[in-house]
Amino acid sequence: MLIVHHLENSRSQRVLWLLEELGVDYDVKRYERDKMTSLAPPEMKKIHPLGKSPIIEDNGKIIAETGAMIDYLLDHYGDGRLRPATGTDEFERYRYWLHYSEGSAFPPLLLKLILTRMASAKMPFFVKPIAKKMAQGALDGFVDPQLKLHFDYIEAELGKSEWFAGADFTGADIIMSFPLEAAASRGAVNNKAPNIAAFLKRIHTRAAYQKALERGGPYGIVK
Ligand SMILES: N[C@@H](CCC(=O)N[C@@H](CS)C(=O)NCC(=O)O)C(=O)O
Repeated sequence: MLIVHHLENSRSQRVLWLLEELGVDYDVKRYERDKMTSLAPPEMKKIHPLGKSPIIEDNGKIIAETGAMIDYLLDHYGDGRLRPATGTDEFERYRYWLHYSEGSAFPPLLLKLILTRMASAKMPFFVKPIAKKMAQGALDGFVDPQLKLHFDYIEAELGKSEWFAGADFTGADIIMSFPLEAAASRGAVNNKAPNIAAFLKRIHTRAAYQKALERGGPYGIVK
């Protein structure tokens, strides 16, 4: 039986959702984050040296990295579903978003999380104003403009077709869900991004998305 090593409140929710869309049987091994650091527990490093989620175990193979995992699962269980045919424009769009999600969209969101935490972290009073100023400077000068650049771009792209790769729902929509959910929960999706808001609404009403929430347990974005 395929096993998903699933960290609570994390991007591994997408893998449960993909498996539900495909109707594949799987077991979930759920891990809790460290309450102070939000890091994954050390036992995840016994499965894969980085100890990050998601990880799947399938037929003796250990697969990490969400984009690679989505292609692996579609190769083995897809039967042509949720991925456009190779050689088509839709396939190129699918592949682009599969890499863009973790490679380009997520890094500024992670920086935002870290710098925002740094600005409000507990520290000696004489260091705090300096740390706060540095964090705010990086947020204002780099991170927030980058987030705007990316999310304006995504908003415009979602105005061209219903789904990321075209008219059909694919794995690209599944992988793009997490940066969009993270952006929405951090207040970066507002009434200026109606296409992103409509996309999130569409995916959240899918039966497989809802089933994956039941399998994965409570799900929220780490702030
Ligand atoms: N690009 C990797 C990122 C993996 C990753 O950072 N996962 C997070 C979950 S949201 C994690 O395990 N965080 C806890 C930790 O770093 O200990 C992927 O998509 O699989």
